[in-house]
Amino acid sequence: MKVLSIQSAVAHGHVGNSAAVFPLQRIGVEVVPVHTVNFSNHTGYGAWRGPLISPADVAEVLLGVEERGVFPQVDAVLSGYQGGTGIADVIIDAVRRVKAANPSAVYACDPVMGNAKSGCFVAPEIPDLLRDRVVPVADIITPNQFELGFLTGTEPTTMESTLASVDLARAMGPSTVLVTSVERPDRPEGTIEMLAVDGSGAWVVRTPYLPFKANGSGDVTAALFTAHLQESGKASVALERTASSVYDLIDLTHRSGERELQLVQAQEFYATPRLQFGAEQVR
Ligand code: PXL
Repeated sequence: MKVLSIQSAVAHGHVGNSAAVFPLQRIGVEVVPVHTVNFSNHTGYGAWRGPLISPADVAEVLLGVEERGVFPQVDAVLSGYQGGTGIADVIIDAVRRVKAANPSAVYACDPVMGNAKSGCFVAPEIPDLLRDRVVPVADIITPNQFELGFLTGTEPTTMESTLASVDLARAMGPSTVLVTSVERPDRPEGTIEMLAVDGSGAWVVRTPYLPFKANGSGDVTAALFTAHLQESGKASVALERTASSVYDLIDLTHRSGERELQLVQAQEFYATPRLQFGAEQVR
């Protein structure tokens, strides 16, 4: 399997491609990383150095990859956090050309906007752009509950209302939706859920809530879910594997006391997910 991953790169720590590439490689996926920024570190530190790559330069790198004959082999295009408004068109165009070269390729978009706690942390034009132009051409999206609400103009809270919002999101284009954090009011205390929905059903995994948020965990989640879905063809299988790996990665990181994801130390959790959380079909 080959994934074309158009995301940020950071020197220190793990977000964007610097979070997605190694877990994908560790499960046997060939990755073609195309970087949209080359920062010293993620923006969560409040200070960073290094360039944004201009949309024209990102397009140049993609053109060179296309000219090497790579696009027919690409099984999935993956995108995440968008630092500026110019990258979306470049991604959309790359998706169109990859799909022309390989009609069975999919586009997985992580519509990064923010979360319920922090609110929106991307440039103010990005959420509209994602909703109106990017999500409609995606096959897989991986919003959290907050992003799902924005995309669909709803306020999902319960499992029922979250499923209704997912149906609206699927009507926009994507056939598969992974809601990475469902925090329904009636959940068992100290838990959080992930919900995967496709044309054949809806599945939930419930995990203990870890009181810790490392930048980049969403990027690992989107990457692993996309690869496992392409490999297995089953949303339930992709959900169980992804939830297992990401839970153990965050748990190990939390225990380490480090600020950055312990991406390398956690590698066995991607290679051989423990599958400690079973998926329950909810529809
Ligand atoms: O995890 C998404 C992400 C991507 N790119 C950059 C970031 C972050 C999150 O902090 O700072 C540059």
